Amino acid sequence: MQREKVIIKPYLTTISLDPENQGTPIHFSDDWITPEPLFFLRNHYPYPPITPESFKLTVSGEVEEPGYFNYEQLLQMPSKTIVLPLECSGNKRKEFQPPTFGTQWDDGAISQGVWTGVPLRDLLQFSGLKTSACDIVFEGHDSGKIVGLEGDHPFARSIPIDVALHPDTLIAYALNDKPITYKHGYPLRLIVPKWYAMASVKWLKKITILDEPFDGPYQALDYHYFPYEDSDEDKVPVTTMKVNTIIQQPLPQSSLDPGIHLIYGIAWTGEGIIDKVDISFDKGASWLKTKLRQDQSETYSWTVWSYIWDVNKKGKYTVMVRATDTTGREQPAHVTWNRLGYGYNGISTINLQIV
Ligand SMILES: Nc1nc2c(c(=O)[nH]1)N[C@H]1C(S)=C(S)[C@@H](COP(=O)(O)O)O[C@H]1N2
Ligand SMILES: [Mo]
Repeated sequence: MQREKVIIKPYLTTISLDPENQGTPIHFSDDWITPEPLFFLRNHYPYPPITPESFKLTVSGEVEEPGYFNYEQLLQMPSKTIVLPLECSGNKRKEFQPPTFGTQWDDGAISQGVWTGVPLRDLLQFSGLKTSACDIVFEGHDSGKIVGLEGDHPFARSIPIDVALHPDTLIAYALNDKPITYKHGYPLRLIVPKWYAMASVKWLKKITILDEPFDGPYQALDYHYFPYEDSDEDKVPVTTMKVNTIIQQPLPQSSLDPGIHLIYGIAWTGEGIIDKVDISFDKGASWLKTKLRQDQSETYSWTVWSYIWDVNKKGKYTVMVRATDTTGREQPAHVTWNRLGYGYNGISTINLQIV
């Protein structure tokens, strides 16, 4: 009997289903652009219904002409297309010791997409932004309960005016050259380059321009680095992505033959661009350069790195990988613990054996 060829493909990794949080199989997807079916999903609430209202984007607050833009209008406006990764600030939360509460992401809460949309700046200029503008709030159509708080709350986040006016901050309508799929925010979502992805609000409903800082729960209570277990003192808001890497292959705890092995992965940062990615086989005593595929890289994209490892001596090995960005930030040996487990970016480390 003739058997059909069995095609083996990766899937999303389920972290929770209510709400849906699923990770990219990042060790098994070495695509430059994450295919949409493998793009991670991170939600606070059940998915909002799509109604005619979903196609209207209201602009109000500190503008001369409050009103709304509709979807069709936005599709007609001059657009921009940008390749960039979205990374959840809870990516790698599982690494924190002692463990922190929250969605227990491994390293799959990152994916890279091609985003197309209208610069937010153009919308704000059309609306006649007043000089009193300070903070810009983006509210999604999804809402629900927050543990410990009364009532229903929409998912709403703000960005400061300088970030809002950056020409690459987009009201996006396409992901990977197709309309953004429902679970990723159809029809409209915000895209804030360099920031952790909580800033990139999905299912955009309204934009409100405030003359003071926004104090909604996802802005003022959540998404801060809280250095202490029992007090909120010295909290710092979560903003741009920290410099970080993933060793995609080989997998942790692999047993390999002596010979030549390709060690590869990705590196990314929310400040500057990736400057170098170094690898160590002696627990950080000495570092060697990996090869960067910067020919392929764009302003905000992740950088692919690789190292050809010629190894003959049998035994156990620790492989460490550390990226540095052009602002001089590098992955630390010890990440400062924070209560909500945000921004883990310790040196990427795996153990292997040559047998
Ligand atoms: N409306 C809305 N936008 C949202 C969220 C949400 O729950 N609701 N989650 C945010 C967070 S924390 C992340 S990491 C990204 C995830 O985007 P994705 O599901 O398209 O990967 O969306 C952000 N935008
Ligand atoms: Mo997130």
